[in-house]
Amino acid sequence: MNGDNSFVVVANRLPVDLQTTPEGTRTWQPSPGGLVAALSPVLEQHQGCWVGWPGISDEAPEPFRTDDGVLLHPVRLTAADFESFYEGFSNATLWPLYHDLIVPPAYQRQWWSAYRDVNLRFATEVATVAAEGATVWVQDYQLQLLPGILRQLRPDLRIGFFLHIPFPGADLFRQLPWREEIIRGLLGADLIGFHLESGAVNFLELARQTEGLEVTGTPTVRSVNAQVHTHDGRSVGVGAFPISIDPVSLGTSAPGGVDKLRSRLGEPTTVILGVDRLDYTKGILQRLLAFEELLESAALDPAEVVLLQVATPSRERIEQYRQARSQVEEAVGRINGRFGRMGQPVVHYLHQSLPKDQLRTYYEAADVMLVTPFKDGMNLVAKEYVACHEDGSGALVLSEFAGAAVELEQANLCNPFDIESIKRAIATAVHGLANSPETMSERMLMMHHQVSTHDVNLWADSFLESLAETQS
Ligand code: ADQ
Repeated sequence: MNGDNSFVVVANRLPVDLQTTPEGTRTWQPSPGGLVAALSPVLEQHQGCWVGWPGISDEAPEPFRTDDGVLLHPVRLTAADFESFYEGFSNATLWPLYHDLIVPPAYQRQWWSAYRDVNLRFATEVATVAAEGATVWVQDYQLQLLPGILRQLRPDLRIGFFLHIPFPGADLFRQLPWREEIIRGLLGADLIGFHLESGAVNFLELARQTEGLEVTGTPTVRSVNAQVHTHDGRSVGVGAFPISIDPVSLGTSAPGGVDKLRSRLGEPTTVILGVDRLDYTKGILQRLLAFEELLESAALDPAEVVLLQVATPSRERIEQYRQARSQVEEAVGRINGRFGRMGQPVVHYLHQSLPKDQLRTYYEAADVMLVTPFKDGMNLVAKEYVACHEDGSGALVLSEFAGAAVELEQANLCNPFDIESIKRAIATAVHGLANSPETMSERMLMMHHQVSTHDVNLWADSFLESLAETQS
């Protein structure tokens, strides 16, 4: 029997995690990450249903409605599913493959089989909660088979799919032993969205190559001009929908918070900030090494500058994540040992998640923001920083390989694979603030205008309007 939800979002994770306190009490905590930050406001607006995993193995609590009116529908995953489907196929196969092989992807048949099973389970749950003719919006790389399965189960639904991470070029993607199944799974959707036009172009090329399908039009931004024509006579829209932030959910910082923070950091002339999930794609080690070399050459003075690096714990049981963390922490220790003074470290490092208002204070206090991923679908941190500098203060050092670089072209762009390039971008930002504040301010204001006129509502509205226009 069909459900009664006319708008359903399905993502690997619910926007909350079920956690157990040491006293044994169960609480729901907001779960971290860019996808949740972007989608929560959209779900609240539509009063929709969110299907996902509650962050704890072997449990599926009863569906419940949040204070904001969103119905949360938990899906049960066993500990074995979590290992093979999530840590294995999603994060040790697809994640590195889609991020251009920063580490080598592992191809394991047993993980693939778990990925198929879990996609089927999610699809079955969606099929029970969705009303006749409902709109279902499938999120991200963990659920790429879901559109295809759902179309078999419920041909009445309008299905959209959005990929939050980069979509690789055909030459890389073709490594995947199950490439045809993934492409066919995605083609179950009526509309497939990527952050950038380049991701859409890559997908169209693969649809042509692996499935021999006819493709018409070229991808455009926030509209659908390109289509794949499937063997069963359907037309699937493909387009670019660059995600953005919700300025409202950034909240407000506590009065006097910025001054207090700067004073706790020892009143440096320049506060440099990094905020990332601790992920090897984010280039945290490289930026620390660049900072270290700038101190070494006296291009930066340790008495005047402080680097604050916030790294959210992430995927900690995967070997490459453990390695990334230990390399980062070793570098922090070494740099402080070399350039810090008693009671005055030159790098402040937090391996924790922070409340939004505190994060906002950090963004506001930062003179220079470092966003240096080797590869990133978009990167919301860069946009959040810009959104907090409506007065034109501050400077953004941004990797050319972050999707955000397409829109934030006035940033101090760098190549994260080239340490000299990161050093140059940091030094130019620090010295630019001191020597040419007007130019820096003009650049920040242009970026601020871009982010405030292209927020998460535009992302969601343009995707959902395009989905509504697709022919079923
Ligand atoms: P992520 O890889 O998680 O997202 P990002 O886009 O930067 O990366 O989003 C991170 C989010 O988590 C931001 O909203 C940030 O404020 C928050 N955050 C980070 N560290 C935090 C901390 N210590 N405490 C609290 N909050 C913290 C994936 C893709 C990105 C894409 C997004 C959305 O990898 O490329 O931009 O999805 O599509």
